[in-house]
Amino acid sequence: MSSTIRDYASVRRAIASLLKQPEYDDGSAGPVLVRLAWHSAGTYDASTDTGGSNGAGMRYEAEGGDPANAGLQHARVFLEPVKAAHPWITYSDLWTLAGVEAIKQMGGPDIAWWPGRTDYVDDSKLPPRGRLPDAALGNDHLRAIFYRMGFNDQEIVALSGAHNLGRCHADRSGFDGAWVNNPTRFSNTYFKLMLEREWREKVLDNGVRQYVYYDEDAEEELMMLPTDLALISDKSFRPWVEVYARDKERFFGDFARVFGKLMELGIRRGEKGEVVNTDNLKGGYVS
Ligand code: HIF
Repeated sequence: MSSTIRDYASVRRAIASLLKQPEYDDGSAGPVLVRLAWHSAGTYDASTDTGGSNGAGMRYEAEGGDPANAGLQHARVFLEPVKAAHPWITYSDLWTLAGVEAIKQMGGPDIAWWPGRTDYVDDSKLPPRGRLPDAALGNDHLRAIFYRMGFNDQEIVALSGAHNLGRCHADRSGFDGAWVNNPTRFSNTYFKLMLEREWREKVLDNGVRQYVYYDEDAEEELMMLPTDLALISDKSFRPWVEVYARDKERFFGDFARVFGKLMELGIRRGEKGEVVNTDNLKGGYVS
């Protein structure tokens, strides 16, 4: 039966074909799918081995209703037809694969991805809210959040290049605008602009503080979050911003590795690549 053949290439094609969304944002579902993938994984806490993409907990109010996840329902709705056409795939696999495939389709690197996550959720083990980063804060916060997941300073900077994609929405995060002119094309422009432009602080009507630069050629105001600019005021982060601004290939390679690592947080695999901790619990196994 075709429904039992796990044809991930078919899922990838279905994801690729839904990316074009003329009525939505910059005409693409890609960036919000990348954000969905990252937020599904970014709850991971290495010390307790909880959180991560296994379980797809964002389907439920406790996690999905976290204000940090505002707007990601759009991403989940975009993916529903793919799930309907491939009912055998778990949401946790679908969301992570969608992020990886969207990056590729937007001109980014190939990111290694493996299936096997389950949608098993143990309510008592859901990650508490507050595990995702707060963009209004600075370096100490960034380190606290990403060290908790097991990333180092270089990896934090490499990951941050994903803000080359998409935009902030005042009705979701309170921040407003895109980081680059062409936010549906993956590149290292974010790092270049961060170093080369003069960013000035702007307080939006809603009281939210961000950094802006008016691009005369594009006649558009671009933005940076406080956490973005924190990368160039830090002596350990900044050298990596400089490397990635001048060396796109290096950025693509490092980004692919580190985004792949993000998608695997909390997943333990056996010899054949099968997931052995299917219940999101420490060392647990549910068949
Ligand atoms: Fe984002 N991020 N992110 N982010 N993010 C937003 C949007 C996107 C942070 C805050 C925000 C990462 C890290 C961090 C994407 C991908 C990644 C928004 C705007 C905020 C506030 C949301 C909205 O209003 O719709 C912070 C504080 C982070 C810690 C550094 C990752 C590395 C950059 C891990 C990552 O991959 C993407 C893509 C978007 C665009 C979403 C869209 O709807 O267009």
